[in-house]
Amino acid sequence: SKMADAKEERTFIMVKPDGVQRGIVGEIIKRFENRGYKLVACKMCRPSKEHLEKHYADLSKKPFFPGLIQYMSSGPVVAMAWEGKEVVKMGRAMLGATNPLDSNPGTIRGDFCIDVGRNICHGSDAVESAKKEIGLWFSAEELQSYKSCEFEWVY
Ligand code: RTP
Repeated sequence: SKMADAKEERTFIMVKPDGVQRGIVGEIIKRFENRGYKLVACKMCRPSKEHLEKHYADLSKKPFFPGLIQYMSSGPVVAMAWEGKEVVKMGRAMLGATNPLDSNPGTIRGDFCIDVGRNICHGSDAVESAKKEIGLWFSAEELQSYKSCEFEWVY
């Protein structure tokens, strides 16, 4: 059904190296869990520059690109896939604006950071890019399928 499809939308959320080192991983996971989204993949890894260049391929011409790759490869990240209705759009809203100076209090960036170059988290900007990013960061075996007991009450 249409409703079942909507609940299966997925987004790629990543805690960046600064978020990991500042100990905000649990806080970010908690916000998505509390909202009612379902965690379907999660791992800590230290991405290579080559991997990050693929992830950020659209930004390769930007002046901040080398600094971005440097920052993102400076330590481990926590990569996640979250599932639920409108999760791509809602995930972006929960993260807040890219530049923390523009992000509202109550959002993750609005509550935890100041600098665009250290904005602690990433979230896919569209359903299509979410699919690409989940495919880049996770193998099919790493994506879990299970029935969340909250499910029938969240929807
Ligand atoms: P993200 O992909 O990390 O969720 O961020 P976004 O879509 O909100 O923003 P995007 O424009 O795709 O930029 C990706 C990341 O690059 C860094 N950035 N630095 N002026 C700068 O120094 C600058 N602009 C962007 C940020 O870490 C941003 O999240």
